Amino acid sequence: MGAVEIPAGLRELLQGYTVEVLRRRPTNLVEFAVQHFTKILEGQKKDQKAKKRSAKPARKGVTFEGKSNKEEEEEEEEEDTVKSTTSKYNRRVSVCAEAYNPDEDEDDDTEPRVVHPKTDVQRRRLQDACKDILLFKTLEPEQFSEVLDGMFEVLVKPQEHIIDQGDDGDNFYVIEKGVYDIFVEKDGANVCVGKYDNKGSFGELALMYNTPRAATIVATQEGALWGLDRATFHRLIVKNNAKKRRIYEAFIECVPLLKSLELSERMRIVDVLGARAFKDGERLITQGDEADCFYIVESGEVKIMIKSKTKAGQQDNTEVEVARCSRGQYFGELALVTNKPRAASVYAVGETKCLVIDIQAFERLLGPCMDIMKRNISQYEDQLVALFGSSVDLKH
Ligand code: 1OR
Ligand code: 1OR
Repeated sequence: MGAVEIPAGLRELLQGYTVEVLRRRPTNLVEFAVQHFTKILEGQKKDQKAKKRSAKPARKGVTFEGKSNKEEEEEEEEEDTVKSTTSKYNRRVSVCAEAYNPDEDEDDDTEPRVVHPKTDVQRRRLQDACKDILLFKTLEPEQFSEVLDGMFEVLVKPQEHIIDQGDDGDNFYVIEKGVYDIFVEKDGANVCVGKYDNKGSFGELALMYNTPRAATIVATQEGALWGLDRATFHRLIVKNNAKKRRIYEAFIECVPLLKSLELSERMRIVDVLGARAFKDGERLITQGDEADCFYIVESGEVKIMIKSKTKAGQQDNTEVEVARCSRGQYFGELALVTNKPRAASVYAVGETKCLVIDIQAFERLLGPCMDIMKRNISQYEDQLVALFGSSVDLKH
């Protein structure tokens, strides 16, 4: 009997899968295999297409030998699949600091849709975890539904590193449950700079800007996440960001607080913001609550209400209006800057739309505006003293 020939690349392919299984510890090995190998295949197809594009640039719109473009595309896809060798499977995505330009990526629409089947219970849990995710807030319902289809469950153990700073980006994650510490390397040491407590999302930056992971995320307890692979994230979220930039660029330029930022810094804010609409009288912020985001009024108006104090200095439950914010003005910064509970409640006056930024993005992107915010906070303190007659310090 002749020796059995091992196809080129098989060993590396299986090794790669094994390494990923050991790193990620997925609960369903078969589902994880489908996801892992689909990603490799997509990478190969993209490479092949890029090569073909550069070899025969003006092919679009031309019919060869009586074949329709569609037939040709299909043949190419088949060719890609059959001919694909595994030698490049382990190719790391090249990392550069260039912002990814979604408008240039015309091929994204022809990418196959990734669908991870879910039970009704799983889908309900997923929908619940995703309902407040800012990055999904500007998606059309159809795109949002595709995002949900593309997500897969990841169960995590205490001390598990979900993301390591410096790695290439693979997935974006939405938190269903669990507490996750954020570490950033400073002078050779890992410093904990914040945490996610049972809500929020992370892992968008490396995928949006094609940069190495900017932080390390570690589970502090057992938890559950929903992952979205890089290709689907690009096809749906990054594409949508191009639209967001077009819609919000002019408005963001006019927000007085953000005037001192560079254009690129303002656009990074647009990339991660969510838009939310509120009905007349709806409460956006409750005094005393823990804070997790910052708001800019896009249209309409909000009123800021503070619980008044009795003559004896006791707080009663009657609220007094202390300020209003309209288009271009911001609120909700105080609790984020002071690390204290919300100092006031905020209600919509008429139909109101706000842009919302989460606390991590606020800390990452609004540092340069901190002086302006602190100056305004000192004015709140003066007002508070004038109103309630006591000496207060909102900053500490
Ligand atoms: P990523 O794809 O770079 C790590 O992978 C993720 O951590 C990152 O996307 C963000 O989603 C998340 N700076 C950078 N990334 C952060 C930060 C952060 N916080 C969370 N992530 N800073 C901390 C702000 C509280 C700034 C540190 C100087
Ligand atoms: P936050 O995160 O504490 C409520 O959530 C927000 O209301 C707060 O951030 C500010 O952005 C906003 N005192 C306290 N908070 C105020 C005030 C205010 N005005 C707006 N906010 N004062 C009014 C000053 C004109 C002092 C009250 C006497």
